[in-house]
Amino acid sequence: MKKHAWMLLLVLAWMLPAACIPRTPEAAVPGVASSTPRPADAPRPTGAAPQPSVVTPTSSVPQLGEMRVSGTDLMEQVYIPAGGFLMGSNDGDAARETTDMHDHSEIPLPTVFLDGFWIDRFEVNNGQYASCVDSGACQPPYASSSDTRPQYYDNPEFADYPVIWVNWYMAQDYCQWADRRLPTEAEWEKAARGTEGYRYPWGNDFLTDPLANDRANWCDVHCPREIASSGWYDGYADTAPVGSYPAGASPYGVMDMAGNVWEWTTTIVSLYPYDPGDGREDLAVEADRIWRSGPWNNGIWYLRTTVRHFSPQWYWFVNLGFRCASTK
Ligand SMILES: [Ca+2]
Ligand SMILES: [Ca+2]
Repeated sequence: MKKHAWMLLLVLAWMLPAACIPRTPEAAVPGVASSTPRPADAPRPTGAAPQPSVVTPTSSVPQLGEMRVSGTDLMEQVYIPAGGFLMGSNDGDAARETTDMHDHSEIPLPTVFLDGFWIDRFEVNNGQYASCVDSGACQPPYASSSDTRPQYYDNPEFADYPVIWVNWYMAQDYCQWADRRLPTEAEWEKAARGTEGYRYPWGNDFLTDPLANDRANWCDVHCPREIASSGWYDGYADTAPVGSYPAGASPYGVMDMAGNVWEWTTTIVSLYPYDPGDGREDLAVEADRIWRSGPWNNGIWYLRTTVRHFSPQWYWFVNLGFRCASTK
């Protein structure tokens, strides 16, 4: 064989192993469900799929857009830089308060300053949660079903769907196992809406937006509830694989900050303005804690980035999950 032919073979032999390294199944990009078949009744319009620009670290201080992957659960995490953002809402009905497990006042609309932090790009999924259970650090969810699926949590078909039926303590245990923590509601809201006070993670429009069907999993026409919204078609009557709506990503590229499952935060329900020093971030007391995001089984109102639901921290439900955050 001639010399140049041997050189070509050597180059190919050097390139081949890298090309053949298999992508870690599912967890390398947790919940991006390109291979998960949608329900038969669920063809959806496909919109643009903006991806966050990944910034390669150049210093010890994380930068806007920087991402990293957890070595424990392979969760992608997005860096949210320090600075102020508009927190809260003056929406027409946003001032209402209730004393049971419902919405809490979102007014006024102060600028809140936060240090930089990392937040999970996706809701924690069944497969990731099962790894924590297998390690002994987490207890199984209170039910293995979902609203429409008899076998959900322990069914490999739903490994990249959000874990549900977990209370606040269980969410805390998971995040601790993964060397992270739950986000505060202020961190959650900044990661969801950016600094400009967006009503939804993608901006301020919904009803007029032709891509709206592709932005969130909420109570669309197939939702098995009386409030099902005919004319809207997001593809899922129940939970969806995490990360199924890239067109609905937040300004930082965080997914499912509107819809799919509600998400626990650390914060004890209290009136605004948000003050982390007034006791509302006390993790040691038994209290009502804030949920964010809106779920698959509620209407458009609950997709707003500012909605504050809450419950006792021992509570669990068919539409309630979580994601983690980290300061370090
Ligand atoms: Ca839906
Ligand atoms: Ca969510």
